[in-house]
Amino acid sequence: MSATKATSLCRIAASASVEEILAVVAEQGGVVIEGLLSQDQVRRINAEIDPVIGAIAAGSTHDDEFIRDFHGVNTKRLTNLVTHSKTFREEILDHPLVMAIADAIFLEESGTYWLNTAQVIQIGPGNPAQVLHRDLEQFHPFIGMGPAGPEVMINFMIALTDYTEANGATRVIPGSNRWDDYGDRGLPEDTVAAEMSAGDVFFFSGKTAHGGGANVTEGEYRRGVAFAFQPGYLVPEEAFPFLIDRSIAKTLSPRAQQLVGFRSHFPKGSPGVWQVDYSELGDYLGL
Ligand SMILES: O=C(O)CCC(=O)C(=O)O
Ligand SMILES: [Fe+2]
Repeated sequence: MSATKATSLCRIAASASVEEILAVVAEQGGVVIEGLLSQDQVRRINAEIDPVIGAIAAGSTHDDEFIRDFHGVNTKRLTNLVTHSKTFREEILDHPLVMAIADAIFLEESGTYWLNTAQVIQIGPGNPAQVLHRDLEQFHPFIGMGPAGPEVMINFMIALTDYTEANGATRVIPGSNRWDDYGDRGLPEDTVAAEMSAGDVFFFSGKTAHGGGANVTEGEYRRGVAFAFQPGYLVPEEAFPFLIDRSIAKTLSPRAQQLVGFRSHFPKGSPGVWQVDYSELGDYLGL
């Protein structure tokens, strides 16, 4: 555990260079990128998903208590945002800054990357804080590798409402990406709140301990999107090719198609995965 405790997260403008952003994340584990989305983009995404969110129930139906708590009793989680939001898939999915950051993190180390999830997380009043965790725990062997292991997840937490300490802003332990033992997830009192305005993004490493905050308001909802990427050699959280209709996939850029599993991948050192007859999946699909 780090000796000095940070009391707030660093903030940086969306015009900052990738090098500046990565330098802060290497040190702190994450950074708030201010104003990555315009107010108009936030308004349109919210309008596109309002009816879908309205139609789903809070909580999860898993038998396993740990998974139910992780998902949140009064939290709504909506996957397949690529289908539900035209604005998201056309303007955010392969956003130039997001892609530049992902290129810098994954290309040399892993060769290729794709989307883990683009999932709306709406934390409702009374929902307790989520258990602290590192997103790399989704891929168990990397826990034991600690900070020396590869980057296997990066997450851009997009604020679609303001994030406040009271309404459940993501809690983060700055510097926990550099701890030796990833079996140690830290304590709630070590966390700080990623307070943001709608349109800001909290960009953080899969090595950083964090969790959704408790929503202690009377009637306020905290809505955001967990927008996460991983190397092409790992299986994503969302089964995108079964969720996204091919007619929608055809409208995406080639890079976005690869992000959601409609094109083959060539992880570092591999002759290719996600192929058809050792040929490009995108050709087989007529993209
Ligand atoms: O909703 C949040 O603020 C964080 C959610 C999260 O970390 C997760 O589900 O992995
Ligand atoms: Fe997480």
